[in-house]
Amino acid sequence: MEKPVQTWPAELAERYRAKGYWRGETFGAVLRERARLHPERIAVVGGGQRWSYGELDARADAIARGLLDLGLVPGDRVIVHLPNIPEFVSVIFGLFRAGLLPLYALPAHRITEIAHFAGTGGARAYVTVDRYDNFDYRGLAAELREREPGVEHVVVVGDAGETGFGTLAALEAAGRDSATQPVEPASSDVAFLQISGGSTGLSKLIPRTHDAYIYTLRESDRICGLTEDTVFMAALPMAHNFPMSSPGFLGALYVGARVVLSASPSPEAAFPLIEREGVNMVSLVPPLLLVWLEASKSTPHKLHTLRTIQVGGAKLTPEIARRVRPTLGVTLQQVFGMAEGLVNYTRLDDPEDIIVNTQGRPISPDDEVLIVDDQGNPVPEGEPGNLLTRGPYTILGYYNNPSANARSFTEDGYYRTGDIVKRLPGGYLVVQGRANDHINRAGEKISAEEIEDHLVAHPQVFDAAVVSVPDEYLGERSCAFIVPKGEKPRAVALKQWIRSRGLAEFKVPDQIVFVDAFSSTAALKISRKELRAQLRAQLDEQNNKDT
Ligand code: OOB
Repeated sequence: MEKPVQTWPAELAERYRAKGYWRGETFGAVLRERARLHPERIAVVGGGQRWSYGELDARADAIARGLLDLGLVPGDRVIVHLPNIPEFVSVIFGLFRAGLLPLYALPAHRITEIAHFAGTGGARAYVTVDRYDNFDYRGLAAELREREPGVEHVVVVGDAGETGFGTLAALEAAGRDSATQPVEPASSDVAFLQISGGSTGLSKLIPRTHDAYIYTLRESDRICGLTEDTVFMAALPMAHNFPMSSPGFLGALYVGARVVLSASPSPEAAFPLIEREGVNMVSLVPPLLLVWLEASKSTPHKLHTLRTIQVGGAKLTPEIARRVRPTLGVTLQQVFGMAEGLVNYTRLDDPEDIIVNTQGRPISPDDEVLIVDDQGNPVPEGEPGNLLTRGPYTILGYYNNPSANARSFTEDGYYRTGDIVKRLPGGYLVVQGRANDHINRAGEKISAEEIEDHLVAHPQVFDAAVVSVPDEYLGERSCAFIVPKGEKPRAVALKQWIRSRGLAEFKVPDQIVFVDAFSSTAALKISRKELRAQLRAQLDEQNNKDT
């Protein structure tokens, strides 16, 4: 039986400690130290609130005690399903301090995804918000309790209404008066669970340790030039690894900087905040960068404090990258990372050619990068191949998932990223594409297989294949090929079907194409992968004819 968490072999762990990468720090202790050094300094701004480091520290303490008093014990998993509000930060630091593991869900996730996380993560509690973006999360919580009775506790930020659930405010107030003494976890312990983009089937859980994650924050801060004077804006959903840790809001808190939370990444929400708070750094996905570049030309808001815009999560084209400095007067930093670990940055002082044309190079001299052909043999420098990696902060296995681990990791501990890249002199990587069938829709990763499974569950669908299609704005969009069973369903009905299955809106196919049958070769049992490749080629041909 495989253990739920795969850890580094002793000699590697020893090396990472000896080199000073892993320093025995934990999140709870880091916040305590920052609060001791400058209690009055503002840590988090958002949702009409401004919390100092001292206040954040006190809130985290109270939340830690309140959670333990519910009967949760160190090591328990707690789903955190919150938008960009200050409570996101106090809740996760409360969890860290109690040795409880946040499992981060995106605000867009719905019951099917949350129930899956609860089941595979064995979560005992669920922290959510009353309402956000026209959705009532309390209803989702009630359904979750029914479907996953292991989730014993629900804590609502805001108004619990008639649900009978507890609120964060009540839990915090009780925690302030409690005598419970949380015990700081070990720095080698898993601190939290991230979710994978999900290349095959459902999302997998990614265990990250305090030591390894804090190492990436420290190095990201150095590479990205963060200081106490940095004002970092979290505009993307803060549960995502990019705005969380590259260097993200956690990197900003690590240096004692200020974090400004935007409820949405739209210019209408973000630009006034940039002006008011003097934001100088933000991370965006490529489609948002385009929107920001356009909106910046006519905005009444002053954006001159911005110094760095990081772009990652999906491929940025050189044409757009080139426009950043002249249009906004800021330095562009490309970020190519993954929740499983490896993060690459272009350096702030790299020549423009590197910044525009590459996705950067790894954080650590000990990040081992292999680029191999399909047989596993290294390809010559400059040639595209499959990216494999291991190192001081890349996981060695998903949480409690031996079958995924057998697919995604080599025997000697390399993570198979599924990305096709080429390496240039100096170790800079250029992302060329992907070996696996997920759709990278504006940075949101969608598994073709997951959506196909939901589509074929529809009574009028005989078979379905979901592929990515290049999209000028989104980078990629999703297209579902459908072979109907009996009467052809309407495209809108199929989209509605996906929504009704309790899935995130970004997973609803953008385009639906009906076909009588998949090609005859498909009938000869070619793999889904080959079928999807054929369908993509067919679409390309069609599009070329049309233009
Ligand atoms: C980030 O993390 P995930 O886990 O949502 O997605 C990882 C995948 C990568 O394997 C790659 O396929 C794609 O997203 N990706 C990029 C990219 N950055 C990520 N593809 C092309 N160019 C880029 N710059 O997306 C993530 C995590 C930490 C930092 C930044 C992004």
